[in-house]
Amino acid sequence: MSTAQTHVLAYPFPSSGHVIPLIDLAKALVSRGVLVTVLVTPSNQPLVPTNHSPLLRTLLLPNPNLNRLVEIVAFMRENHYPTLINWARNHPSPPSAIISDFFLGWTLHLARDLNVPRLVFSPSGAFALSVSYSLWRNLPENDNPEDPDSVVSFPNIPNSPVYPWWQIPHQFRLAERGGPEWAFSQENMLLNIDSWGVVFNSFLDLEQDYFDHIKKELGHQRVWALGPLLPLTEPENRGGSSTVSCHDLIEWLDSRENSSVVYVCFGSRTFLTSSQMEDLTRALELSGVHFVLSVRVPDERHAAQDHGRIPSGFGDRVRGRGFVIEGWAPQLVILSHRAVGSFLTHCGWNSVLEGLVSGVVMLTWPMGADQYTNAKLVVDQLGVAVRAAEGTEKVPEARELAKRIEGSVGRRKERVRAEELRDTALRAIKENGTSQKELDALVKQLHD
Ligand code: AWU
Repeated sequence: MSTAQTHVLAYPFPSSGHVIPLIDLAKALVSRGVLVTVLVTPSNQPLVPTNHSPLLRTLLLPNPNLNRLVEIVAFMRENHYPTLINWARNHPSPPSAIISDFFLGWTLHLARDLNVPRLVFSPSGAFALSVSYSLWRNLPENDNPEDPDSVVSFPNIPNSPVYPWWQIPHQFRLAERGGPEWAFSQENMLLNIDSWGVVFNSFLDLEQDYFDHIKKELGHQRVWALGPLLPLTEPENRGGSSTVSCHDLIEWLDSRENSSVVYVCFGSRTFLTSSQMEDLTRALELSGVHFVLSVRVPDERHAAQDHGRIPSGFGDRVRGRGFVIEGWAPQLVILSHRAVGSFLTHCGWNSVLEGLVSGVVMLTWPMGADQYTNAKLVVDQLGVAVRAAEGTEKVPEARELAKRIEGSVGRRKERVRAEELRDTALRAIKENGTSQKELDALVKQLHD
């Protein structure tokens, strides 16, 4: 039986940071002759390339026009499940496996109905997943909720990370124990743990200790590290079309010194508060560096929340050394330009991987989710980043932030380490690299 009859259902959580890497995984599987049907909604269908192989197909499912994670997942389970069962049972080449996002643990039930294995696609790294598994298995309590500095430690995880309570993912920390959000998160985690295997957008040399830890915790070896999953071609439209002309942006970057520009971006979902935006733009002004600043623009769905906007007159005050993008930046194009030396990031996992592949020094400003863990990895364990700020409350005074931004451009030690790790990441995804071998091993297991 050829691998073309190996048919995988790829089911992302409908958010850019989750859809983008799973589409890159789909392309990687297709490159091995696997038929892949990506389950998309109208809002993320544009992210699937149309000019790709006939083995890459899409199935359109209704948009959950909701904001809260629990509601989105419940909508998908109620509205997509029946369609998927009928579609799969009547398909001439039914799916032989489901690879679905970490947040879609319920697809384990769908996989059992179809009598096929369900693999978790983790859009975060193995360190972050180790922390999530441990959190929901051991259910640590905050013994002193009044103490803002009370900590929770994970002695069973490599490097025994310790977190202040406020950095624990809000689904665990804020949800009422036993309430609907808590129950969803705990059940989702247990369904992931019970699934057949886990596919990571990461690479062995980056997180070997954590892959070993997860295999021990799960009691099996079906854990694959296939990343960094990102296209080394056509980077300009990854995740959506750029709000600015790539030509103008590249022309601006071409006129800068090597490694002199600081790129600032906080992912596809994070909006800075007014005070964060004020301190950040003030710090960029005071730092004197050349920079590209990309910020998301809130739409009507976010009207009720406090979202900072670029202060008026900022563009004029930094004219000549600042390039501001309000919308969607061609992040891979920017990071791969020789003029960019450092990257102020919220530490979303895709941005961390893209920073690593670009060999830039990262300035970390984690805001939530797995980002505090990702910051620990790049700052404390890999030595390719330095801390700039943490969270939405602890915004450093603009002058201090300016010093950290300015200092990032000349950090020799971190740059040397970042370039070493870039070379390691590129080796992993090149022919005969560890990630290519892991992909072959996964395809073989799916085929057998
Ligand atoms: P990234 O993971 O960097 O950040 P989020 O969008 O916030 O992703 C998980 O999903 C993260 O681990 C979580 O912490 C959570 C979320 N991009 C771009 O090309 N232009 C822009 O203007 C903004 C973003 C791309 C960027 C990256 C992706 C963002 C996985 O944070 O290159 O690929 O969008 O993903």
